[in-house]
This record gives sequence, structure tokens and C-alpha cells, in this order.
Amino acid sequence: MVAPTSSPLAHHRLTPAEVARYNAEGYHIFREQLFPPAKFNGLKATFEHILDGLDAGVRPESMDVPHFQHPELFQWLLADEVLDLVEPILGPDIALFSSHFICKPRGNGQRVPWHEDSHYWKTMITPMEVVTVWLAIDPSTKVNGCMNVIPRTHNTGKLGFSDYDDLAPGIAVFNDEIKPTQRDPSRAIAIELEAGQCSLHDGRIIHGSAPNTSSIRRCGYTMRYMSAGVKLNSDLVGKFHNIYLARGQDRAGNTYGDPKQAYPELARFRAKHGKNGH
Ligand SMILES: O=C(O)CCC(=O)C(=O)O
Repeated sequence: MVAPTSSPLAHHRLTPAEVARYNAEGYHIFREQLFPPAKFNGLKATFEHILDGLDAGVRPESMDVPHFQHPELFQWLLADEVLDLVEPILGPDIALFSSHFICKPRGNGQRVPWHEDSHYWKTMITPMEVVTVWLAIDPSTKVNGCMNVIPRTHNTGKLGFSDYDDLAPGIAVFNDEIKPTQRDPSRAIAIELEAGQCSLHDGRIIHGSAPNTSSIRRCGYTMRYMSAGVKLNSDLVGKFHNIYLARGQDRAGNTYGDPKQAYPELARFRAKHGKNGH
């Protein structure tokens, strides 16, 4: 008899040591290609198509929840390559929480103020446990405004709920920013990625990025996942937000959206009522 060569966890793409480091530092840089080349190129072509169809005046940094209008994105959002990456952190029951193309055009790409994602989600989910996979659609470097994270801030200081100052509307991707006394950018790590690579970050970590004044566009696709044991505020379901069961089973009594269906009414509601933040 041939001894088994793989364990039930063999498809996991992070080692236990990498998971421990992610939990301690609040982020991880994944240097492999997330998807095989043809699959990545398909996502990039889909992104370019959505970008080309943006209404006049809509900034490309603000392509939030595109999957509500473009269910073809679930080919990537629910793909094993991504779920195998987050499963060692989240466990076997996984929900897709959200997604966002943050595309800084060359020359005049807006900066992302220092923030915690949790600041924008505090009335949405409990507990606040989200992993974002930030996939580089374009190369992302210090030159074109890559994301910076301040390690360990997800479990120190204000634990994801810092105090914020308002910013003048329209000058940055969000209209508020963590108070200067509650952040220390001198400790930040620049996450430079080749196209097709990705990073992971905890929803409570302090992060942000500089404007893009370079001649190279910088687009990242944020794919956000949580355990299916995290509860989405049921008042929001079908009106403001939907989540999707990606793997395993529901553990929180959530209602899940149908990935074969578009929900343009959610996008319309968000556009009408405005949304500052993720
Ligand atoms: O794209 C960036 O520079 C910031 C990304 C971000 O805020 C996020 O993924 O939560």
C-alpha cells in the first residue's frame, strides 16, 4: 500500500509559520503569482472593460463593490487559488465580504489616507475579522503609490478604531484620516509587488498610500474575506450590502447573495447615499 503523500491541508498556500507571522504583524507579502497567467490576464481584461465603461467624472480609485454589477468577477473572487490562500487564516468556512478596484491613474492618482478598514465597517460586521487580498493588476511600487502598512497596529493602540480628522472632500480617496498623534508613518513598510502578486492584510491594520504622479498606472484589486462565523448586520442585506458563501458552511446565521446574479440596486443605493470609505 502506498502511503499518503499529502495531508488534507496540502492545498493551503501559507505555512503555519507564515500564518503565525501574519497574525503577529497584520500583513503578509505573497511573492508567487496568485493566478496562472491566462486567468490573471482574463481578470485584467475584465477590469479594463469595467474601467472603460465608467461614467464621466467617476474616479477610477472608487470602483468599489464592482461584483454587484459584474458577477463575472466571481470567477476570480471565489477561485480556489484565492480561497486556498486565506483558508489557513480564516478556517474552512469562508465568506466573500467585498471587493474594490483601487486604480490610481498615471499622473494624477489620488492618495489613500492613513486608515483602518475597520473604521468604515464598524456597523457592518461582528467580530471585525477580515483578510484583504490586495492583488496587483499593475506593478505597484514606491514610484506609483504602492500600499504602505504599519506593522502590528491591528492589535495595538486603538485596535482598529483610531480617531479621525475630516479631510476636504475630493482631494483623496477618503474624506477622513487617522489623527497624526495616533499613527507613526516612520514605521511603515512599503508593499512593492509585481503584477499578479498579492499581499494580505488584516482589516484593523493602519495603512495608506501616496498619490500617483508617475507615468505608470497603479491598480490593485482588493478581495476581502471573512470567516462564515462573522455576522453581517442583517439590516444591510439586500439594501446596502451582500456577502457570499465562498467555501464551507454558514456559522453565523447570515443570508448570502447569489453569485450568478447582479445586484444593480445595491450599487444604485450606494451611489445615491454616498459612501466615504471602503
Ligand atoms: O490601494 C491602496 O493603496 C490602499 C488599499 C486599501 O486601503 C485596502 O485595501 O484596504
